[in-house]
Amino acid sequence: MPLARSLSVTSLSGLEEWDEEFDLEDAVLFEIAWEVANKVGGIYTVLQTKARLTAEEWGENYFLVGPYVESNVRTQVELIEPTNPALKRTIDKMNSSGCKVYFGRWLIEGSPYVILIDVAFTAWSLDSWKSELWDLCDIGVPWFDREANDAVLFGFLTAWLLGEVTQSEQPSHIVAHFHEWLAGLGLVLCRHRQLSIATIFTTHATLLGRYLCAGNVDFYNKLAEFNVDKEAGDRQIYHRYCLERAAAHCAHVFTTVSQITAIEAEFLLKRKPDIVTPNGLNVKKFSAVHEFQNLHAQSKNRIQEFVRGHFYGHLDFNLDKCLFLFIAGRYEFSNKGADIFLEALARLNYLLRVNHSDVTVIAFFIMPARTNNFNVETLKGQAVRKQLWDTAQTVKERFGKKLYESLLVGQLPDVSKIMDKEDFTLMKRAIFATQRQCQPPVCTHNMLEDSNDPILTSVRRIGLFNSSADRVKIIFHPEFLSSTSPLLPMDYEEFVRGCHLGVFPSYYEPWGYTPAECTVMGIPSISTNLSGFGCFMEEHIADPSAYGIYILDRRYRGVDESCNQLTSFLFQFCKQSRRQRIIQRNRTERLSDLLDWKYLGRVRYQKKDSFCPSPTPTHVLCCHYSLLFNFIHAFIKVKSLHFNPLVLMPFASVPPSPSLSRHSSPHHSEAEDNDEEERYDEDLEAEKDRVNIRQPYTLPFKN
Ligand code: G6P
Ligand code: 1S3
Repeated sequence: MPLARSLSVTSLSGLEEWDEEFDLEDAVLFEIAWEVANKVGGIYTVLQTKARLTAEEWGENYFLVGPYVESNVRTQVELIEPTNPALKRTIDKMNSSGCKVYFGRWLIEGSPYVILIDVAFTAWSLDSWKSELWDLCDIGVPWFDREANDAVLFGFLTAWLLGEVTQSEQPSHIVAHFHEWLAGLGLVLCRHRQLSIATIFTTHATLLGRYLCAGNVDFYNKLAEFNVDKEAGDRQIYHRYCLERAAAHCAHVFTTVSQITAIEAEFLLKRKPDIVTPNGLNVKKFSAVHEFQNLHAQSKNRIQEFVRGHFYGHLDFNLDKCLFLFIAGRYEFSNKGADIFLEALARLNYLLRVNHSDVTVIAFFIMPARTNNFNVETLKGQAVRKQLWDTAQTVKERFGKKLYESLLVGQLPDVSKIMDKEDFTLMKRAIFATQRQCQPPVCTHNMLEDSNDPILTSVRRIGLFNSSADRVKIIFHPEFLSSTSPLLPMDYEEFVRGCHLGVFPSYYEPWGYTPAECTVMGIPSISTNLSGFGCFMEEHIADPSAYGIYILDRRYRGVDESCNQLTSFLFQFCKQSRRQRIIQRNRTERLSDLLDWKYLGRVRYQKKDSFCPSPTPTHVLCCHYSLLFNFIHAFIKVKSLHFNPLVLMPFASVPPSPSLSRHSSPHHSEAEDNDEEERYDEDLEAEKDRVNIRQPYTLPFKN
């Protein structure tokens, strides 16, 4: 049953411009993203976790729009006839014009409706749409960029779909929320075609930010200095950058997921986000308060089983005193902080050794890379473990039978004879099988780029090869986890529950779902003050480390210092007793409400003219859910759009980027650069007049 969706301004006190009552009953929300029913990264988690609440809130009027990927549809979507007559007409019309558009229910909590577009089916239009894009806003997409080509197809098709929807007699209010650059072109086209749609663009990470950080740049101290067009051109992503920037500028409401990304967007995309909407999760509460502790113990047992197999023949450490640490995510070695994690592990190894600690640390790296499947040694480990288990079971059964027979005749068994020669032979054979000539492998798979792989290269440099003397062992699993894996048959959630600490020392992390997921499962984690999550926690919790939220300083310290701080966090963690860990997990879990979509409805609204990167919000508003709030804001803008024809200026007169997109290739001359820079300044001045760009403010970071 949908919740009431009308909102009176009295609950939005303090905002002079909002002096009307809005009834959203007849409004329809489209949420458009490349990751709808298609897992690529964190956006999938955003959509999936908030689907239930959004579907409750918008009822039959909520539709997610994404790409049609057959393998995903087979496992995640139930295809059905469109429920809404206007939408049915739209989809039929598009399908009879040479498109392939599907309608269904995404089989996740909330079962939202999805409209899936097969972009490949309309690939014949690519050239004409690309040339239309060029004529429209001078963005040239090179033929070899498959992802950008998909973005063009997806953009034109979503704009087509929304255009058709606006043609139907209903509904009167349409909101379209676009996520990330891959979906952004649809928004640009909606504005250019002057569709009466309130548009929202959310960037989850800027393209340039991701690329620049990956390249060893002092990113946060140089934000104001980057020549964005040149940097994008040098990295051959200028066309993508233009699409992203165009979407950010054309949107009625521009949002991002954290304050830190808001600052980044302002400098790199040249628009301050209107609202920051932190990412939430769909938090499940157990009826028994300590149920999550039991789940930890169960999952830990399963990880221990894997470790028994992996380290067969070298199990010279006490598994009961073994701590499981992990890092997981997209394989961006330095952006995700895998570089300093490895360095800190080397230092931790030294500290544990010199302090004669009886703790052993096993650090898992779960980051997908190109592989040729599992390697033999790793599979063999699990086979040997299984064989030992089977042998123990056989001997136990034989032993049990003899014991039973002896008791039946009223005698205690002769313990010296209860196991015969055959039993001993069986057991000896099993023990011989555990002999091993090599160390337990660091990597579970055959890597395609073994010699250049950044994790393996670092492991070779720091020399942590899982030898007996080392107190820190490393296992690199270059594939996302799955409950059907023959090696470690656990899904990600189970695995996280079984670990002791998640380590995410990211340098570039707009939000960071990994530590958030740890928190709601009651697992402590390390994040940084350069990640959206870390900043959010610092802002909302007085002493985060007391709750198992360790926040590493990567903003004001050099790499070596941050690494020492990380080492110290790890070493302190290793010194905790079991009791202390249990208490800490209880405290961590208590924070989970803060990360629930239900509670993140308390969004912060920075009054436009006082938007600043400082964490103090001008207004704190409570409305039902954060996203409803965004949409209302978008409506206000779209209302003004009806009254103010200036806002409807054709997009061509508001270029996405001050420069032309000639620079999709980095090879251009200095003279061209100078020319471009002059044009950039002129355009920027003109753009400032038009869209009232504010001057950059002083960076809040230390130099
Ligand atoms: C949970 C379980 C306990 C178990 C403990 C192990 O709290 O409820 O029965 O002893 O986990 O904690 P540890 O940090 O050593 O994995
Ligand atoms: C992005 O995914 P990523 O891991 O590439 O979006 C996520 C969802 O907003 C965010 O949590 C993450 O930090 C970004 O990097």
